[in-house]
Amino acid sequence: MKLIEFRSILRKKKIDLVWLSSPDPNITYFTQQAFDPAILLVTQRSAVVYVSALDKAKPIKGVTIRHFKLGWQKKISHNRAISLGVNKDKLTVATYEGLKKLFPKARFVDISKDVTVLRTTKTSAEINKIAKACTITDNAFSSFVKKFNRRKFKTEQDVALFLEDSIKSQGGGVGFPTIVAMGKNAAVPHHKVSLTPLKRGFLLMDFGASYKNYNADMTRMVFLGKPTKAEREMYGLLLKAQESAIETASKGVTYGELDSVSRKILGKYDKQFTHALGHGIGIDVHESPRVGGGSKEKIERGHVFTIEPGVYFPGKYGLRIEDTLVFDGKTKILTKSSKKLISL
Ligand SMILES: [Mn+2]
Repeated sequence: MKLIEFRSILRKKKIDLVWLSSPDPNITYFTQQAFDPAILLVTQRSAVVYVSALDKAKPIKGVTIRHFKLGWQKKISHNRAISLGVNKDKLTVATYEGLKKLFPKARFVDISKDVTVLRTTKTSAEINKIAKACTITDNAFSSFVKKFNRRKFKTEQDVALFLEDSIKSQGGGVGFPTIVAMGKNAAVPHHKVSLTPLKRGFLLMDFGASYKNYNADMTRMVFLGKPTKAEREMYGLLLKAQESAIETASKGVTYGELDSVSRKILGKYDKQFTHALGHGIGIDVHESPRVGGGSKEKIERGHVFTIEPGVYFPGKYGLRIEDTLVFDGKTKILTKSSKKLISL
C-alpha cells in the first residue's frame, strides 16, 4: 500500500534504506498485516519484511517475506556511508544502538513525517476496512439496545463485555479499551470500566471495532430511566454541537474551524468541553490529521476522522457523542447508530 509513493520519496530524499522495527504501525501499513516481531526494510527498488517463522505471512505485492535466521542482520549490514531512514517516533534506544553497529558510517534520517503524510490520505481499500469496522460497531450497539434489561446488565463491566463479545462474534477485534461510564463516572473522559452498578442516569459507551487492522470509534449515550427536561436539553445542545461540526465539514475547511463551530454552540458550556474535537483514525485509533482547536490542517479527500464533543460536570455526569467520518468529496458518517436519546 502506497509503497510506490514511498519509494519516490526515498529517491527524492536520497535515502538508501529504511529500517522499521516492530512495534511500528507503519509496518502494518505497508504490509497490511500485523506481525510481531517484524523488521521491514525498504530501498528505492525493493522491500523485504523479516517475520518470525511462527507467523503465517500472506503474500504481499512488492514485498519479499523472509524469516529471522541466525545472523540475518549481517547480510544487510555494510560499511558504506549510506543514508538510513528510521521512524524516530517508534525507534527504541536499543534498536538505534544496534543500527549504529550494523551501519557504522550511516547518516540517520527521520521518515516519520513522510509516512504520516501518506497515511493521512486513505485509499478506498482502507476506507472500506474502516467502514466495515464501523458497521460491526453499529451492530454491537443496536444489539445492546435490543438485549438490555436490568437483570442481565448490572454493572458497567457487564455492558463492556457484551459490546466486546458482540464485536468479536462478528469477526472483529476490540480496537481500544472499551469505556462504559455510569453517571458521574462519565465526567472523567478516560474513565476505566469498573464494577460500578448501573442506576438511573446517563450511561456513556465509547468503543470501537477493528477490522483487518483498521479501527472504528463511536460514543453513544443512553439514559437509564426517564431523563428530566434539563438532562434532555443538555443532551440536545451537545448533539447540536456535534451535528453542526459535521455539517460544516467540507473540502478546504480547517479542523480548527470545526472545533470553533462546536464550541460556539455550547456557549457557556464550552468550559466543560475539555478535550480536542476529534482525531484522525486508521491503523492507529489516534492519528493524523489533528482535529481540534487551532488546527490549520484542511479537510481533504481520503481523510477519515472523528467528531466527538463532550461536556463534563465533575461529580455529576458527563456526555459525549462521537462518530467516525470519511471525506470523499462529501462528508459521510460511517458510524450510523441513531443519536436520538434512548431511554432504557
Ligand atoms: Mn475517539
